[in-house]
Order: sequence, then structure tokens, then C-alpha cells
Amino acid sequence: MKPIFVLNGPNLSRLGKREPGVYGTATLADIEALCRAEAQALGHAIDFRQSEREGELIEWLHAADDAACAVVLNPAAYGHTSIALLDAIQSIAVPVIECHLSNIAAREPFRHTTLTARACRGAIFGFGAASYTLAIRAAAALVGQ
Ligand code: CA2
Repeated sequence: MKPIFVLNGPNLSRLGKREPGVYGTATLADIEALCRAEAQALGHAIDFRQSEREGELIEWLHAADDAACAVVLNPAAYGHTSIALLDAIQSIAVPVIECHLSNIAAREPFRHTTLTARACRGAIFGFGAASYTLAIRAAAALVGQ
């Protein structure tokens, strides 16, 4: 079975350092450990990555088409702005589930739109680190395990 790719966009490397009221106190390493445990319990492996660069995220999405069974994507702010990321998701057949830590619908108006979610199988947001574990469960259900 191919791994679930868990891809993280810009500034998520800064989690746990500032704005705990918005994003919680977990670091990205903490979230990776939660994802790994959740996936393992469901019989899956994960490949967990973070990049500050749009192009690198796009290259990882392309690679996921051959190398992953599903993708959990927190595009961070690129979800609100990046048609290139939208096109990358539309260019692959592997299912992509968008997730966000915060409830983007309850925040500033510029965060209410997600350009990328329209190409995803679904989106989960607002549950803190649990958004990721819920997205992993959704991915496992989609690929039939
Ligand atoms: O809620 C999420 O998961 C977001 O994707 C996080 C992004 C934000 O731009 C999206 O609107 C929602 C921000 C990534 C982390 O940015 C930090 C900012 C301050 C302190 C630590 C991280």
C-alpha cells in the first residue's frame, strides 16, 4: 500500500511559537506524530512534509499521483490565493483532502475562500490538530482501509 502524503504549506513550520489562541500549542512535529499514530492504527504509512515554497508543494502533488494512495493537504495561505496549486490538484487522480487547523469560515473575509478546496474530495477545518487526524481517517475511508 502506498503512503498517505501529508503536505503542509508556508509558515506551518512556525506552529507552537506564536498565536496559540488561533492555532493551538502543538508544533508541526507534534502534529506529525499524531498523524503517524492515526495512520498506523488504520494500517497506513504517511509521508509528512512541509514547504514554504509554492513550487515545491506543486512538485510534491505531482509526485503523489504515482507515489501516494491519497493526500492530506494543508495549503496554508496558498489555499486562499493559488490557482497554480488548484491546477496541480486538478492535474492528479489521487484523492486530495484539504485541512486547516483553524475555522477559516469564522476568520477574516480573505480566509473564507479556498481556491484549492474545489479540486479536493472534501475539506476539514476548525478542529485544531484533530483536523489532520480526521482528514487521515477520511483518506483511509476513501482508499478503502
Ligand atoms: O488554519 C490553518 O491551518 C491555516 O491553513 C493556517 C495558515 C493560514 O494562513 C490559513 O488561513 C489557515 C497559517 C499557517 C501558520 O501561520 C502561523 C502564524 C503565526 C504563528 C504560527 C503560525
